[in-house]
Amino acid sequence: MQQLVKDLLAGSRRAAARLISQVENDDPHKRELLMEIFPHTGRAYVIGITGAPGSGKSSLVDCLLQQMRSEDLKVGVIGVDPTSPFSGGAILGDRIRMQEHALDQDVFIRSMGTRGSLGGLARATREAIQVLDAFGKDIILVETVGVGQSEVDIVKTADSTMVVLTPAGGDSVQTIKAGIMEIADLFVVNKADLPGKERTVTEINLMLDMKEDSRWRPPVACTVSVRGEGIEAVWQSLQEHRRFLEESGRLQEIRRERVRRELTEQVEYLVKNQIWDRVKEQIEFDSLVEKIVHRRCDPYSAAYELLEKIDFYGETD
Ligand SMILES: Nc1nc2c(ncn2[C@@H]2O[C@H](COP(=O)(O)OP(=O)(O)O)[C@@H](O)[C@H]2O)c(=O)[nH]1
Ligand SMILES: [Mg+2]
Repeated sequence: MQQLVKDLLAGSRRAAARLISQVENDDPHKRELLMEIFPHTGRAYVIGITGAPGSGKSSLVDCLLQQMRSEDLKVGVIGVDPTSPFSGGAILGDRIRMQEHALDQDVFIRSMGTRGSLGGLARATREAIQVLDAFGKDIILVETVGVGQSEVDIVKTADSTMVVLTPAGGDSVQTIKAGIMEIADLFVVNKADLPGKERTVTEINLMLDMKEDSRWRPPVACTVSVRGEGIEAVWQSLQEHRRFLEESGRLQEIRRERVRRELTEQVEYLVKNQIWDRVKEQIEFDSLVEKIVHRRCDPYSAAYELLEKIDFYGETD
C-alpha cells in the first residue's frame, strides 16, 4: 500500500489534503490511490446542501457542524463552486467560525473549484468524498452553489439533500421549477428573520402537494442560521430522512444506483482515454479534420475510419 494511503488511514490530515489535491488535479497515480482507498469506504453518510449564492448555505453548514460536533461526530465539509477556477478555501474559508472549526482535529474542510470541466468537478467531488470517507468521517457535508445540471450531478452523490431557499429571493418557485424539486429531501427556508417566509413555505408546500406518490414528503424547515435558530429541527429531519432511507431499503437502492453510474462512467472514461492515447500516437487527426472541412469526407465515416486505423475493433478478443 502506498505511504500516502497508509497515512490517510492512520489519520493524517496532511495526507487527506494531499490526496484530495491529487484527485482534483487528475494526478497520474490517482487511479491506484483510489483503488487502495476504496475498501475503506462506505461508512460515511453524505449530506448535500444546495441553493442560490447568498442563501446561507455556508452559515447553515457552520451551524450543522456545531450540532454534529456536540454529538462527537467526525465531520468532513466539501465546498463545491463550479464558478470558481480556484480551490483551497475560497467559498468556505471566508467564514470566521468555519475557520475555527478548521482547527478542530475531527473536522476537515475543503473547497473545490473547476480546474477542468464541470463533469470533472462532479467526479473530483465524488473522489474527495471517498478520501474523507476512508479518513473516517461519519458525516460529509457537500455544499454546492446554484441549481444547474452540474450541481444536480454533484448532489446525486449525496444520501440526503437539503435545498436552501430564502424568503426575500422571490425566486423560490423558479428554483423549484429548475429541477431541484426532484432532488430535495428537505427544504430549508433560511433567513426566516426576513419578511415573507410564510409565503415561501406555502409555495413549497403547494409544490409538494402536486407531487404525488412519494414515500417521503420532504419536510420544510425555517432557520435563521446567523443566530443558530431552527438548526436542531433541520438536524432532526436529516436524521429522520436517513432512518427512512435505511428502513425502507432505499439507501441500498440509491447506493447501488450510484455504483452503477460510477462503473459506467469508469468504463467510458477508460475507453475514451485508450482511444485518444492511440489516436494521438498513430493517426493524423488533423488531416481528417481538414478532409471534413473541405467536404471530402463526413465526420460520421471519419469516426469509423479513425477507429479502424487504431485497430479499435480488432483488439477486442
Ligand atoms: N438576515 C439573515 N442573513 C443571513 C442568514 N444566514 C446567512 N445570512 C447572511 O447571508 C450572507 C450569505 O451567507 P452564506 O452563508 O455565505 O451564503 P452561501 O453563499 O449560500 O454560502 C451572509 O452575509 C450571511 O451573514 C439569516 O438567517 N438571516
Ligand atoms: Mg457558501
